[in-house]
Amino acid sequence: MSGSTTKSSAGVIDWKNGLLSGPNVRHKTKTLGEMEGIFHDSSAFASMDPNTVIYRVQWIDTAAADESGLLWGNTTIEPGRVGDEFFMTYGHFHAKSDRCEFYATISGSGRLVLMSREGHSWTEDMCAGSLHYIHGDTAHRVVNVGDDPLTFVACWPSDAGHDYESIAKHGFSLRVVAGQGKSVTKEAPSSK
Ligand code: S6P
Ligand code: ZN
Repeated sequence: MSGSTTKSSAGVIDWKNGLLSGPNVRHKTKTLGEMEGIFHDSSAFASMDPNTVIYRVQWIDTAAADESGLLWGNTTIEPGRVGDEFFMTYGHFHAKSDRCEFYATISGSGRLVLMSREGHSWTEDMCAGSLHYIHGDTAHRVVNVGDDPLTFVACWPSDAGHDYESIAKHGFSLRVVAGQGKSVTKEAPSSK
C-alpha cells in the first residue's frame, strides 16, 4: 500500500487475484488425495497423482468466532478434470444452518452448485464480477469449468462452521461434467 498514510487493520487484498497478505492470513491447500469419494469416476481418481493440488484457500482469521464476527477469504480452483468431472471444491453446509454467505468471482469461469437440505440442486454461472448470495441451510460447491484457474472471494459469519460430513455421506444431487465441447450438468445418483 505504498503512498497510503492509513494502515489497514485486517490486511491487504490484491484485487487482481484476490490474494490476501497480513499477519492474520491463514492458508489451506486441498489435494486430490483429500477428496476421495467426492468425484464419481473412482478409476480415473485412482489413476491420478493424489498430491495434485485441486484448490487453495486463504482467509483472515479475525479471532472473532462469535455471533457478530465476519470472515473474509478467497479460493482458487485449478483447471482440470477427474474423468469427465471438473475440479471443484469439496462443498459444505454451514454447521449453523441459518448462516449465509457471499461469493464474488474475480476471474475464471465456473458453476456455483447449490443444494437444499431436501436434496434439490441447482447452479449459478460464475464469471468475473458475478456476485452470489448463498442462503442459510444451502450446501455450496464451486466447479471450475474453464481452462484457467477460477478465483472467487467470500464473506461469511465467523460462527458459521462447516458441515463436511453431510457431503461426504450424501454428496450433491447434481454434477458438472464435460460434454461436447462445453460443460453440462447432470443428475447424480441419489447416493453420492
Ligand atoms: C467458507 C467458504 C469458503 C470455502 C472454500 C473451500 O464458508 O464457503 O471459504 O471454505 O471455498 O471450500 P470447502 O468446501 O472445501 O470449504
Ligand atoms: Zn461456506
